[in-house]
Amino acid sequence: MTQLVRMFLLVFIVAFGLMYLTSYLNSSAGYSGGNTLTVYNWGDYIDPELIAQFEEETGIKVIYQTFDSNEAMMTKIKQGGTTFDVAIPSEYAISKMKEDDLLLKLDHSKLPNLEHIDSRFMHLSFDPENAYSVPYFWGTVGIVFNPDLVGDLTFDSWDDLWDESLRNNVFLLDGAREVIGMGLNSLGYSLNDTNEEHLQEALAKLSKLTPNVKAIVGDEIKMLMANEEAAVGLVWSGDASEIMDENEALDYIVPEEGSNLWFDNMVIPKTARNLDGAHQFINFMLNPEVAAQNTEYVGYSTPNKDALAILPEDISGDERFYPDEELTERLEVYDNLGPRMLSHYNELFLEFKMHRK
Ligand code: SPD
Repeated sequence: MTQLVRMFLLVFIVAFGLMYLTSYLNSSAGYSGGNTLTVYNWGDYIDPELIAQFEEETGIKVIYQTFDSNEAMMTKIKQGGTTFDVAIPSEYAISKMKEDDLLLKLDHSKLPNLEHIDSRFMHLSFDPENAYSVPYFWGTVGIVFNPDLVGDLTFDSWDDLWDESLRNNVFLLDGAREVIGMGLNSLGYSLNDTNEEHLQEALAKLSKLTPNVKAIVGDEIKMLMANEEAAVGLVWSGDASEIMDENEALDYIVPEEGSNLWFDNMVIPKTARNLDGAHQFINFMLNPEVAAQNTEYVGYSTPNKDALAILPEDISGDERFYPDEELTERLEVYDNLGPRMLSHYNELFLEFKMHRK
């Protein structure tokens, strides 16, 4: 082989290798090159038109992926292998991700729209300086119900869910913290309780709910409730608001024993490759017009005070979804209970689900 042929072969092998590597990276889930951005969000949690608007304004192509629980999202980010530039976890998950060193610090100089966020939603205990996260949506956990189908039940108390008249007539959202937390709250315990006796008591009480439980479901709970497939659902407040948009007969309440107050914030995971794009996306979502459009589309409660000011009164003035301080003071935020206790909650939830079969 002549020197020239060897050179040619070498160049060919290197070029082919580079081409293969580039196409592998581009096709692997969540690859974010210079002009792409991978966003990892809950299902049904953004107006798709806003993604298109962001792409058009910035020239950045968004690769959008969804998850259905904080636990699934954390596992995927921890595994590595997938590049996510922006993710939207809830408060206790943010605290855990910080502990596990899975988050990058935000550059606030690139987030001027942060000034539109109501100070009530800043500096919360899971991220006191907002060094790693900024608000996206917030809400409560409660009961959506169809007054025409539940007789005299008012759902001021969680115990109403156990009423015999609701046989096979209750949907539960598929969340370990929400369902175990509801069991604990119904007994007067904190939804952050770690006392094993209390947890077993909650599980025993939940198992008595099984005759009433029609199904434990994800985002489809909205369609099922709006279509009156059951009379009652345990839901996140924003889902209730969307259900009630579809079917005005329904109502939403947070029982008096207390419930959960939650916050979903935007973060940049350690896996990020497009840091500048990630900041641009976060700042875009904080823009009041964008946040208002997003709020109208997904139905959840916005922490953006200037978005709230331009939203119609029937949204911004609805105390079921923008509860006053008296109600929010009765509510509890999930603590990061640590990896062992979080797994234990998941195991208890699985046990409850298995008991139903
Ligand atoms: N379909 C969007 C659901 C987002 C709900 N996030 C709530 C988190 C509560 N811990």
